[in-house]
Amino acid sequence: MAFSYDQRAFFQLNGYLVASDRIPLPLIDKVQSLVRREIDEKVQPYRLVGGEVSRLDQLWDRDPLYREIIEHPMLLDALQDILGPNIEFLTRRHNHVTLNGPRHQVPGRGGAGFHRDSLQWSRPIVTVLVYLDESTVETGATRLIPGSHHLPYVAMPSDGGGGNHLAEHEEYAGYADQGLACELPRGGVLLFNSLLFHSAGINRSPTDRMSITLGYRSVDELQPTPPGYAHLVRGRAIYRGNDADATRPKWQGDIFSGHDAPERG
Ligand SMILES: O=C(O)CCC(=O)C(=O)O
Repeated sequence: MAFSYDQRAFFQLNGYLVASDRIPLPLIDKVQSLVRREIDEKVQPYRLVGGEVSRLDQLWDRDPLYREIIEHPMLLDALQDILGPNIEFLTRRHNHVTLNGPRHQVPGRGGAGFHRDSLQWSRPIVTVLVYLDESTVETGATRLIPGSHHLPYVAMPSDGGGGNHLAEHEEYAGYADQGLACELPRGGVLLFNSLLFHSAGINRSPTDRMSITLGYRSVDELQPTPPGYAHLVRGRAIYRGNDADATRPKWQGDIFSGHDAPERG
């Protein structure tokens, strides 16, 4: 077990947790070298800010080395304490590495500006940040507004993108001042409720502060995920819809294996 019962309650209350373990540094070194090579070689897909690569997208489908982080047992053990035994990795939310360099700041937005990664509590996603560089206030540590995942939805974002932006909605005025910087070491892992308002800080150092952003959720027992949207990284793709009751195998303690896919991880 990665987190105690009290820590898991802390996550529900405050919306975030820092993992006590780190991703081993030899793996971080290898992944960071790969990121640098892919940036130099301009391997698609990527995003530009001011003509410079600021982010590499679709990590799952790039070099298999990225999956060593996405499916790292330490990370999945931490997630299992929050999401239960059946976990999917989402390909269409996050799934990227960001440079967060001094050259990549979006004017007027202080990092990315406080935002949520999803719209509603009924689509619970855990966002995971893995730091490839030490993340300090100087290098633009992630800022979180503790408890802000409890704030209600007020309106859609204007940019047509995913999640929502705090600065766009006057109902959230005043909360921008409540953000706290969360410093983490290289290899450190931060988990948060995707409704928690957060932002990269402003990087005032001369160097990049790379982080990987990943999204996970529990297997939805009422709706099998269409192929390509997610990958099962632990447990089983279970189905528990009551339309299947008539054909369900006889109750055998906790086992209804008849409708479930094979176990993973
Ligand atoms: O790197 C950070 O500190 C924040 C990243 C983030 O908010 C994102 O990728 O959506």
